[in-house]
Amino acid sequence: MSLIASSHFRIVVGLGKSGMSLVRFLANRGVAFAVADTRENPPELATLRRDYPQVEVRCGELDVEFLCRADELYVSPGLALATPALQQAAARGVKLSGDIELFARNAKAPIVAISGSNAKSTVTTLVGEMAAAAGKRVAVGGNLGTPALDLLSDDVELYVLELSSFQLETTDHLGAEVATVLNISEDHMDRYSGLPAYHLAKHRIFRGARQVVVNRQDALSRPLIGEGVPCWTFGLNKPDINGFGLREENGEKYLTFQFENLMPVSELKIRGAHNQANALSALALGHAAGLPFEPMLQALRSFGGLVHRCQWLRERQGVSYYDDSKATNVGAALAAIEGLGEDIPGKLILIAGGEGKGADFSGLKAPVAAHCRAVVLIGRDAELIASALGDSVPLLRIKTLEEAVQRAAEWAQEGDAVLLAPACASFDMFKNFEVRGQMFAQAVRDLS
Ligand code: UMA
Ligand code: ADP
Repeated sequence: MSLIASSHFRIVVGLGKSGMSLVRFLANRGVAFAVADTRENPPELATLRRDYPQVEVRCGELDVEFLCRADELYVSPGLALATPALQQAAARGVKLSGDIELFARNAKAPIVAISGSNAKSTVTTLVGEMAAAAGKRVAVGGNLGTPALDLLSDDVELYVLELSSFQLETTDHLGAEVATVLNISEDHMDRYSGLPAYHLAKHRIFRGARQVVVNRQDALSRPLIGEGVPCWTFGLNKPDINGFGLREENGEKYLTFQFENLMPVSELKIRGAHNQANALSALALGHAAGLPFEPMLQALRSFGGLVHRCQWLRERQGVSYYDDSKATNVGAALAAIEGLGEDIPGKLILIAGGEGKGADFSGLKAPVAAHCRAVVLIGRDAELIASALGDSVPLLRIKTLEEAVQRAAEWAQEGDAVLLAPACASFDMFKNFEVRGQMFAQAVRDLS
């Protein structure tokens, strides 16, 4: 039974993937609704017209009078809540909500909720695989893969959701079994007034959480929670009494819980210190969700990482090529530069640039100086990165990704690695980060 009063009228604002999941959810429950999108031809329009021809759709500039016919708007994550028409509707008493709020009201199984600036997809996938290895009927999605509402089913025993700050802005009460903000660094500064507003949005994930997981090495990940809410921690240092961490014994590093070594780090397929942190956070979340250690460790041993996240592509003339197209912000690029930079015998040739989303690139300067032989800059905000890096390393400005790969290959020496870690979104040159990564991989394959 749906927890929506059927006498009410709703409008789904935004007809992308999550908008279409809302349409299916509302239609299946017999709720009266319409759809609006600021785009003339939103991505799911043809599907909507085919499957739900009776549903009224308004495309183009949002009409406040139309929006005010609803008592609740379900706003897509792609649309800023600050959009004037939405604010005007809200001022006239219309409630602004979203797909995750609706999901939370209707989900019957416990939710593992995962946010953070980076590592969300990796950790979400890992926890999903741990739960599956433990024999749970698990559903994984949200900002990653399947939209949350499409996961709802009475058969599911555990939901594992990746949640973005955009989705959390419209979520009043998630009520997760366990929630985490894995880390916080600047991202989406084109949508937020600054880091505090972004932080506030992310921390809505803790509303109603029964347990929380905190990153010991990132104070911004720590929620204000009441006494009595169990708090598990993770970090790359030694664990505390509720914690997961690293301990070294006889020259071997171990993933550790409290005082117990769980497995040697060398058994992980995923590389770099950031991925050890990801393994530890996944263990903490899985443990809080009641998963036994043995299947969790089995899942960790077989997890090879996701595509476009520090993915090794090939070696050519002693030079390795890595695709980290998903490094769409400075924090992610830093993790790749430092993680890989420390792992390889030579230096990095970094390919960076794209749509900077208002970020401050100055944090790149020192690690780039320490680990890079040269930086090849592409995309709209190349000059912003160039001025942040100054003259710490040689900089090359290049128009296309194909040429950037060729020039990087020319600069690289034996033992070096060419790393695509743009620190920027891809939309100025590509459809999305996946296409950017695919084109990079193609250019790498094409090197003679
Ligand atoms: N848009 C308009 N007008 C509208 C609605 C959207 O112009 O009325 C534009 C915006 O520029 C927006 C784009 O359309 O950026 C897509 O927005 P959408 O709301 O239609 O997106 P969906 O297809 O529903 O996809 C969304 C998430 N997208 C965003 O948050 C931008 C997807 O995350 C998510 O997988 C999907 O819901 C299912 O839950 C993508 C993403 O890039 C992967 N997320 C950001 C990130 O990971 O950094 C937050
Ligand atoms: P998200 O879903 O949050 O974008 P992903 O798992 O897709 O997270 O990884 C995004 C980027 O962040 C990748 O470039 C990856 O190399 C980098 N990354 C992965 N784990 C971490 C971490 N613990 N800290 C910082 N960056 C990370």
